[in-house]
Amino acid sequence: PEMVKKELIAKYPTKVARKRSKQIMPNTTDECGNPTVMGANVRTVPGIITQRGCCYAGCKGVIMGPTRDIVNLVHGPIGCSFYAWLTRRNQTRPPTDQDDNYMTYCFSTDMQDNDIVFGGEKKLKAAIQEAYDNFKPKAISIFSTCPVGLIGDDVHAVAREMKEKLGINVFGFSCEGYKGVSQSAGHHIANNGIFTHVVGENDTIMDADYKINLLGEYNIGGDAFEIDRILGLCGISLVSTFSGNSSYDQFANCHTADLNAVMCHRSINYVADMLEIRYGIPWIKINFIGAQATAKSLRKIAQYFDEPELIERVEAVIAAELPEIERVKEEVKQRCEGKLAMMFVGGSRAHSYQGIFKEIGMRTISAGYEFAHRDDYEGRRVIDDIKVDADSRNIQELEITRDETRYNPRKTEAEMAELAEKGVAFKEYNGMMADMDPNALVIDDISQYETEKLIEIYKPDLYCAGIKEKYAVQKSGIPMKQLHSYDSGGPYAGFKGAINFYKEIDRMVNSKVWGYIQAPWQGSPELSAKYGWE
Ligand code: CFM
Ligand code: HCA
Repeated sequence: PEMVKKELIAKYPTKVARKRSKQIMPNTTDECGNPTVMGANVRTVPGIITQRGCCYAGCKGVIMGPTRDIVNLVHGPIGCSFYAWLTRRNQTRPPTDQDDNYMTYCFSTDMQDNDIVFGGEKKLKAAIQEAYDNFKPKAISIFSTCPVGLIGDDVHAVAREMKEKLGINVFGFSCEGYKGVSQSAGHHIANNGIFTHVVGENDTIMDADYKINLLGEYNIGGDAFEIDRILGLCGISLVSTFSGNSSYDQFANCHTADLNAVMCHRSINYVADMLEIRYGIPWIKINFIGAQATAKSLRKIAQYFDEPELIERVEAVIAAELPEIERVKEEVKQRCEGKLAMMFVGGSRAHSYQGIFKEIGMRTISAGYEFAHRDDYEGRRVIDDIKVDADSRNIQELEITRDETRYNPRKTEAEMAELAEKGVAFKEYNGMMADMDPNALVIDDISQYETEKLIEIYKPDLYCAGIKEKYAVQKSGIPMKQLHSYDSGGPYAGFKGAINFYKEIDRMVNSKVWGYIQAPWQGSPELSAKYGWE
């Protein structure tokens, strides 16, 4: 891997090579067994083709996108809204046809020259009024695009005024696209906004025995539906999901749950911390990708509640689901064993999918995130060591204190200690590197050039990433699976999802079709580009 690393950066100018070399690391450990320090959450080198998105994408698309009954109003030129309109396959299922679902709409103030020059606040107020008159929603949220920050429109003042006037919850996000180094900054802004303006607004207590929140599950391709199905069979009730298939009231009510289960660590771990500090709800890391991870996560939840009845029921559900999974897995494994996968995805899935590949005998030879932080690579123990710099400083952090009336530790200290003794790890995540083979190559914020080089060198059997990489990878003769949108497939979470995934990967890595393809530049070299310094 050291050789591969050298080759990946060989053609870069010295300064660029020095920067990139901190973000490309063979997976090794120090004398204490801790993984190598990964360069992460730093700004992309200008000129390198990154796969990252922007702050607005993280706030509006990722975190708030999957909530169906808040009118998500974009304050900005129409393109920002149009190109963020239903682009992320987050599904939703309102309880009845009568329930609000605004997800198919595209709300925007459509700023024009005039608004940029003279200010857009008036137009924003009018748009909020219009949305209210037409839909009478429970809440309206406002998303700031780049020009809003540049011209200084105060979306929060507008939100306060309209909240007062309309008597519904109206709140704004300062999620201008240029903030932070990636969409990760937008996750923080969205989550902190929901925590500040919505969480705790509804104190209704659900009548159920085992109440949890699922944090960091966005219902891509219906994943959350499959997880709901399994939790339902186990008798575990969801108070809220952040934010797949979610509604305003779920957020408002989430502080009444007794456990937070964190799926995507990157996008939401700080919300789990805030819910614990303010309300006394403990959190555990779970993963519903892969049959083994799903079973393990269910057992962890059952262990937390520590009721024999629940533990038995969870075991019965696992036992009922496993035979079919084993049957498909064994069949698929015969054809997939030993094949190589690579995955470069977001801030979570490059890790959470490695286990499911292992189940069918496939090895992850190289992986990385687009925008994760060091803790997602190396584990949470490094959080306190992460140095605050110009890049990380602009990620907003809230100061949270106990809610004087509603703080209620769900377990006593002694109970927590006893559970920890039994192996229930609270607030723990060891990151991606701990689960990867020694010397597998870990690459943060991979560039398009490095992607092509990596494929040339390793010739993997499967490459997993997003839409921006998809066609270039396929043209180089390698099957490409999107782990963001799942192409048009899914669900891949939970037990049924695992079966879907095994079959899909089998189909992809054992089809020879990509090997027959000639990329345009192979037939017509005049189409092939040259790098400037060649
Ligand atoms: Fe979390 Fe996500 Fe992801 Fe993410 Fe995303 Fe996504 Fe992703 Mo695309 S919240 S970090 S910002 S798991 S949209 S549902 S697929 S990059 S790996
Ligand atoms: C985003 C959303 C995205 C993009 C996926 C892709 C998603 O980053 O704004 O590049 O294919 O999952 O839809 O991550």
